[in-house]
Amino acid sequence: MQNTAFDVLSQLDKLAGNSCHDVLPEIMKIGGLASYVRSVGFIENGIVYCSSISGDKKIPLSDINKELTEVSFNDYTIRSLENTIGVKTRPAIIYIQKTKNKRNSFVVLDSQYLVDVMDSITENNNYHIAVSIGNGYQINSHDSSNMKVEYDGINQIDNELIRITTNTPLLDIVSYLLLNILICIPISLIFSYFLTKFISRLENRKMSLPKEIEKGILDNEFYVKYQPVFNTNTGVCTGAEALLRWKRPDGRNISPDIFIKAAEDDGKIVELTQHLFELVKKDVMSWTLPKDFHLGVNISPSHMSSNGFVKDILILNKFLARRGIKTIIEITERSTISDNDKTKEILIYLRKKGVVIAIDDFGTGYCSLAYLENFPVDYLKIDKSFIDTIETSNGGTPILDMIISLAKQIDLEIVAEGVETEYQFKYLKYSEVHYLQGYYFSPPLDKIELNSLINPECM
Ligand code: G
Ligand code: G
Ligand code: MN
Repeated sequence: MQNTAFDVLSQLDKLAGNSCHDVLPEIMKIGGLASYVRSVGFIENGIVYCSSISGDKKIPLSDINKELTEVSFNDYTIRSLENTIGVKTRPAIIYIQKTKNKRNSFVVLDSQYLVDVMDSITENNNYHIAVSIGNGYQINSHDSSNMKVEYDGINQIDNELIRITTNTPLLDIVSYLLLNILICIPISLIFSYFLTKFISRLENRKMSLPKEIEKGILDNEFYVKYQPVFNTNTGVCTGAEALLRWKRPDGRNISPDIFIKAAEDDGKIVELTQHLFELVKKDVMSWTLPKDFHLGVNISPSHMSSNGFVKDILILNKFLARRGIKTIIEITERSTISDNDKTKEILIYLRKKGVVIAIDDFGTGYCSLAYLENFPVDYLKIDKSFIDTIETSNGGTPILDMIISLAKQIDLEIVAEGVETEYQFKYLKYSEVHYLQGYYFSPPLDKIELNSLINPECM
């Protein structure tokens, strides 16, 4: 119905601006041929001056229907009417649209189409629908007395209010309720049962992650990637950080952020780190490395405070030292705080044995540099978040500058982590940060790629 109206209005728009005499035959054709159309025409200041019914005779719009008393209209107006001058017994709907010459065109549609649609909806049910458009007359489906307002909507096109009213007999409500109680409720109970099952299976999967880690170790699903660390001035790769990776048999890679945390939470981290050490030892056997190559391993706080920690590190260190490699343990700021004296003692001992100590992700924890001054530490790895500020702060990186300057004062070597751009590289070089790690130079590499990087002739 709406389509018919808009179709007619757009045909009328093309005729707007011509004299009524010239366009009248065309208007009468449109009014006569389109389905459900009672009349079409043009209005100016509340006067119909041209229409398919009254020709070029000027009649007030309110003659068509007494409710139509306005003189001016919005771009679009739609209103339901009780009747029109020509058909007194049936309601109608009038569409009024502004034309390009600032007057209005109109089309009056018979309500029969709408009534038919409403009747077909309500045919097999005992309820009734009524629609009122633009606060106009309420057009009813078959017998619809004692209506109650159910729904008010706004028509998207003309912003007019559309009010749809329904009336449902008590008997229908009872059968509706019975339908709910007998069918819908049991269905939702069954659905909830399966949902609960599904969630508990997910929970079980979560529960079994430590078990899967254990199985992954046995089935050799873990492997190691090595991210090179470069000397800022010479561009030479002087070391690498070992990063554990987990590839499941189905091909999925589990992020270390997930499995390291799970291993830490479930007491599996010591076992997993020992496994890492074994994998590293195997990889190292296939490399030809320059003297004094530094290899970093990440250590979790709980591993550090465990009994076997010193022994684990000494075994790795001995193995690597025999091949001319320096072992770096990357510990977090958190580990240096807990049980301070014991930690300090352990680190002093390991250092004596040639192990190099690095503080990882510096700046994200709770440590101050003043605190580290009394700690046996060799390297400070500045967290990527500070390196990111080089790009974003338009020149001012006061915290990073302060960390760099204080670290130098207490003789700590600095490694910048997560260097991604040339600009960051230049800034760090200018600030005399001696070691750099990040995607700008290299992502983590597999053992063959790392060997090729260090020995280009092997490529
Ligand atoms: O490896 P990225 O590539 O995604 O590592 C994510 C995080 O997991 C980093 O914080 C990294 O330090 C940590 N990580 C990676 N491998 C190990 C590991 O072998 N042991 C510990 N404790 N952390 C690791
Ligand atoms: O926390 P730790 O420093 O151990 O973690 C190293 C992590 O940083 C690894 O996940 C590694 O893949 C990631 N990494 C290394 N270089 C870059 C880099 O340039 N950009 C980003 N976004 N991550 C990096
Ligand atoms: Mn690290």
